[in-house]
Amino acid sequence: MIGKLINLKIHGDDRGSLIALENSKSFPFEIKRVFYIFGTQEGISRGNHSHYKTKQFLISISGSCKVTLDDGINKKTFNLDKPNLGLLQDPYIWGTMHDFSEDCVLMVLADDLYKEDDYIRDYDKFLEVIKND
Ligand code: T46
Repeated sequence: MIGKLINLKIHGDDRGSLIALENSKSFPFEIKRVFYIFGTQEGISRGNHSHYKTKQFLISISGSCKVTLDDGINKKTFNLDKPNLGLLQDPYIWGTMHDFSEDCVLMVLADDLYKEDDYIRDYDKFLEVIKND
């Protein structure tokens, strides 16, 4: 799958809004790691890699950014512009995050700990790996 948008339930009342993320309920995996990206400079893109095993769920909890996912054949660009919108990124999908607003905080939930050997950072290698998969 090249990416799936999931609308998250907002618990709102006259005090404001709240979103809760629960393992395997809000999205289909158990969280092992959370990281977030902020203060991204204008014109910069991040990501530009794929994972062998790690699944990710990306939410722009402040501001907005775009995420382009690529399965080696098709590309799709998603606009993450709401804190109640999450994007699932499967393994073997090349991901690029771009067009960050100045106030963007992109939070990423992952189903595994950080392991550099789970990354494919070279696009030609990515194409080779998915061809042989
Ligand atoms: C992704 C996008 C949205 C860690 O030590 N632990 C971590 O969990 C992560 C994600 C990174 N790092 C270290 C490794 C590098 O020295 O932080 C530094 C920057 O990581 P990277 O160049 O991978 O950052 P991005 O923004 O290009 O990519 C990251 C994630 O790696 C990636 O999975 O989808 O954010």
